[in-house]
Amino acid sequence: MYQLLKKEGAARRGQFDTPHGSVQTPAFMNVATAGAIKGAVSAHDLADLKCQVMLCNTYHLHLRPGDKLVHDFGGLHSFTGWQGPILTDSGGFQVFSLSKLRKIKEEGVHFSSHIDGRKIFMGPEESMQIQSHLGSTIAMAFDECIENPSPYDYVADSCARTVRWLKRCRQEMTRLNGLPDTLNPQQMLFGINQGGTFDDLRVAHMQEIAELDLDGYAIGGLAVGEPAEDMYRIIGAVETFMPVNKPRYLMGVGTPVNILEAVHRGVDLFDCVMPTRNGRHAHVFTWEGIRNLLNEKYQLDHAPIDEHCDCPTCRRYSRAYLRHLFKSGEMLAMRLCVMHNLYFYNTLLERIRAALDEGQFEAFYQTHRLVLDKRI
Ligand code: PRF
Ligand code: ZN
Repeated sequence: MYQLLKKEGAARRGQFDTPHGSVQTPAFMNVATAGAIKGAVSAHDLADLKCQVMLCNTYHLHLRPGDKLVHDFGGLHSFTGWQGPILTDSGGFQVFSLSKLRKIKEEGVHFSSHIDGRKIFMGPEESMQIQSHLGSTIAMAFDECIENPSPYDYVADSCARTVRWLKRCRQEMTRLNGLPDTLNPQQMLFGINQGGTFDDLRVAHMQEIAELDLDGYAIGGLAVGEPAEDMYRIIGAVETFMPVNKPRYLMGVGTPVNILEAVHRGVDLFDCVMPTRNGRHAHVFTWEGIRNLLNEKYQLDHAPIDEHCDCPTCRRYSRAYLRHLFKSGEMLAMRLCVMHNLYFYNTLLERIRAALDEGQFEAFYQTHRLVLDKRI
């Protein structure tokens, strides 16, 4: 259940209660695609990084180790050791971005695995069954994520199919939640808005899915090739049609500034691979901007990544040491930088919440929006 606690402009401060604990929003969800945070960070470490929600992928876990195996181990919570809320993405996006030889039909998508080429079929029912086996807190609807730009007629047809798929998802999830051996009988389902960069298709699609009274609503199909300004415009266009009493999730976004801009436009939940992926490449986020620790200027630098950060990495290690670890190919380099980046993202959202609590979000937004994405 979502409670709107406070509003400043369109920005929302809320609390989202789930059977696996409450989430203070706006919140960042930490990506653990195959049940692990990339960069050798465990579910156990997440508690030190202010993580509230972990995100895993249906597509990856279905291919390996298989959702039946995870189910036999009592679901993702016992398998990974993370006891807080877990959101699983539906496979809708990964089927389109990772698989080969895919063919979309009314019943679902035929594709071959990016791991071994094995032929697989996934439709709305299969996606719900897999997510039910995984026992996540929140399941995402099976959608088609269209690339931007795509032709208007294609996007319109795809949106209509995504609505039909959503209705099948909802029916299947209701059935699965009622089965006697289901891991999480209160598994929630979020719908996903699509419509490319066409405001009219976006709004019509949002209005249609809002009527289905789902547990939350996501905006999908953004940050897939369109300019940031288009993304912000679309968020603004659909936001007014999203139910006020449900959490809103912008999928796969983004940089610290993208997140700040989206909160400013009324979004509550985020996920992105940037903190983990960039961290593994020595790119670290700070309150002054983004650093590349491979830069020669850090060779003799005693300071931590960010002088204002009290993460497990910044409390102990210098830029010079981290640079040395990268140069020497030590795994520890990635782990320490990923931990810093996740801590930074989770702290950014924590400070956004504090600013909203104090009625100071507009000031926070103005101070940080030009700084956070600077390369320093
Ligand atoms: N759909 C799903 N997952 C997603 C997306 C989407 O459109 C995106 C788009 N940025 C990221 N992850 N199911
Ligand atoms: Zn730090």
